[in-house]
Amino acid sequence: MKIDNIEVFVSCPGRNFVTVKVTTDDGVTGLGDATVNGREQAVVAMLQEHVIPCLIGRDAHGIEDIWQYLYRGVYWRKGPINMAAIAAIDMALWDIKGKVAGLPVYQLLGGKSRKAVGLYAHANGETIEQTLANAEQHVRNGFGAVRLQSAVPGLDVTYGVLGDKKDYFELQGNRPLPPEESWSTPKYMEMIVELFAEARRRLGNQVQLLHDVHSRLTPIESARLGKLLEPYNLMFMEDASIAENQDNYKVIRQHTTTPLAIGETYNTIWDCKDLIQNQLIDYIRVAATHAGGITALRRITDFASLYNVKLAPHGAPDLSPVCFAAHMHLDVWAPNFGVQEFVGLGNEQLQQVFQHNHQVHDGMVHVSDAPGLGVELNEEAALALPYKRSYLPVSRLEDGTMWNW
Ligand code: KDG
Ligand code: MG
Repeated sequence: MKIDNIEVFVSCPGRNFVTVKVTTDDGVTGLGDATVNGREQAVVAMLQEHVIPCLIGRDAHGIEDIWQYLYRGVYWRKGPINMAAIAAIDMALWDIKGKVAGLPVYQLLGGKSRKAVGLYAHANGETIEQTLANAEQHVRNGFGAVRLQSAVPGLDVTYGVLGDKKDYFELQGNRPLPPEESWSTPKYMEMIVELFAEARRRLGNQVQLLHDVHSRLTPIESARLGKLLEPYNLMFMEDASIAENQDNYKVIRQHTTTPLAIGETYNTIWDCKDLIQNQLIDYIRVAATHAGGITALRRITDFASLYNVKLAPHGAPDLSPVCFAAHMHLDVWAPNFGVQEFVGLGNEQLQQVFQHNHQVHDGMVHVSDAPGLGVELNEEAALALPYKRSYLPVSRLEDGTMWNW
């Protein structure tokens, strides 16, 4: 069974998605997600110019060899654009293998470790009151875990807070250049501790609470925040600090028992290695799309299991439903699965472009038994919604210094 054709679709059902479709010489097709938010066309060029020509005629069953060919075989390794291209091909080949075998991908990984996949929902608001009212609604809808983000008083915009926007924070379209947001650590610190103290008073102790710092703090500031949040027993504090220098997490870890999660921008197992093997984190948040696909995530997950680190894949809406499906199969298989981020099934256009039967109820996903990944692309609908250039915001301190978004 040889790879006969590979197509790339860039569609914008609310935001841009880069989708790869691999077709074999006997007509089996597989899908992969190659979306890098705000850098979509760079992955398209990588695929069309540098990856696809090398794959035509190769054995579609040779997933591992193709992964190694695209990673080890290439002098210029790693990086988000390169790894997203590898990831999309890898997902599509797992999809094909499942369809040929007549089995869902989780069966190819070794079968289920649990009945369904536990999710955490997002609660956000312009005030602590609004955030907690939204959290209570998620709990009433059956979610056992909720991420809390609230606007920082005195700042124009806060990461993770929708405000009056109808859609998610990094809304696409009509953004000729990246919007600029401001950041103040003292203002944030005051709000965040109050948010979690009030959350425990209102929501009780049984619901799991999470928070994304989104890399805005220095390591020593994160260490202090972790300590201040200890009484409120978080499931995890995410992206407490940037960990390009992985030693940053030694500083945080030695001061606090608040569990730590990181990894959504990581592209390889090497980015995770020191944090995992030194047990500096508790959850690894890699995404199949950005860290090299199912083959790579399976390897990272197994490595993490040696050090009691759990898998908690990134689940933002800029990962397409194809990536969501890949995560569902990995999550239901992984013996060391932790929790899956979930922001809903998306708008009508999205559900029209990507069709699947992964069922969400009571805060869990019941993974589809359809062969492969269980997602179909409606090509006509995708082509009717063309790419729109758009950017993620950038962030500055109040004195104008460029900061981490
Ligand atoms: O493209 C960037 C988003 O995916 C990211 O900001 C979302 O941090 C995020 C999260 O935890 O969902
Ligand atoms: Mg995050």
